[in-house]
Amino acid sequence: MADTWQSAMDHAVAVARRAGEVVRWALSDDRKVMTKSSAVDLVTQTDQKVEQLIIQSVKEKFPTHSFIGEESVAAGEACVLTERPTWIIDPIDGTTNFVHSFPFVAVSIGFSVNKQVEFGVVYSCLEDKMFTARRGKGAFCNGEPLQVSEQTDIQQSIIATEFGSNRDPEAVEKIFISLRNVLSLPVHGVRGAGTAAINMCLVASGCVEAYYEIGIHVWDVAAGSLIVSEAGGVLMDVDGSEVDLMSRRVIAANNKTIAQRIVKEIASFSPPRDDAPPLKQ
Ligand code: LIP
Repeated sequence: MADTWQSAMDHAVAVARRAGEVVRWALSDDRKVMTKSSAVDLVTQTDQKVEQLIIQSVKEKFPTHSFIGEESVAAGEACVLTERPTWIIDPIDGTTNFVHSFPFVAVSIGFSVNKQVEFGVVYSCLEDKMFTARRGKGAFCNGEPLQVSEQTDIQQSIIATEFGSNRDPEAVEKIFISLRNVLSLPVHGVRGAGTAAINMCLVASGCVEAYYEIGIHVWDVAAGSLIVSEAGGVLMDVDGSEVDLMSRRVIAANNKTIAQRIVKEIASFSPPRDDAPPLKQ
């Protein structure tokens, strides 16, 4: 049976690669840095330019499709996932890294139909690594198959997480409680690439056993979630329930044993959902 969405995935790979060229070029130029939800939630004109490049390119080929883009949502567009074919785009995942030339920056493109991710593309621009996954057909990096780690002992594991951009004292306290709990298991190490998408690709690649974070957005994790599951990994909420990509909470792990062990260490909290109605001004 013809794979309905293969042409869309091929387009996603091509436009992600083009977007990566724009990102690499911009790194050699001055970056105009702006802020969004807080003084440390950064955005640049390159984020906005790359998102428009991707959306315009997709609209030319797939004019009836819908979009959830990080910078479109920041500009006031609704963040609602429907059954319609929907492109879930983070034009620069790792914007803070991009601003500081810290070498982990990704273009992340997820594609959802009937609220289920059908393919995911994460292009790590500075490593020139194209991570891809098509539902039911495996996960790959530059065409080479990916397989998660087989480790089941968390004390023999590396765990990835991020501090995020929320500096609310209560949230920061819980983030550090979770970090101290996980570190003290003990684990071999804690790492963070500074981008959820690349952290998830590291899980899919077997480099780290799991990644968890509270505060991410659907555009950070949509593509990576399928890359992890197609590499043999699992996704769940930080409380052990089924993952909800709009909830801003995620554990992506090599297996349930590791994921559920992390659940026990998390001091959880619930940021406003991505699809929550906007606060009345
Ligand atoms: C980033 C995420 C990361 C999170 C950062 C930021 P962005 O996405 O990938 O996991 O810790 O706060 O949200 O904003 O660079 O696209």
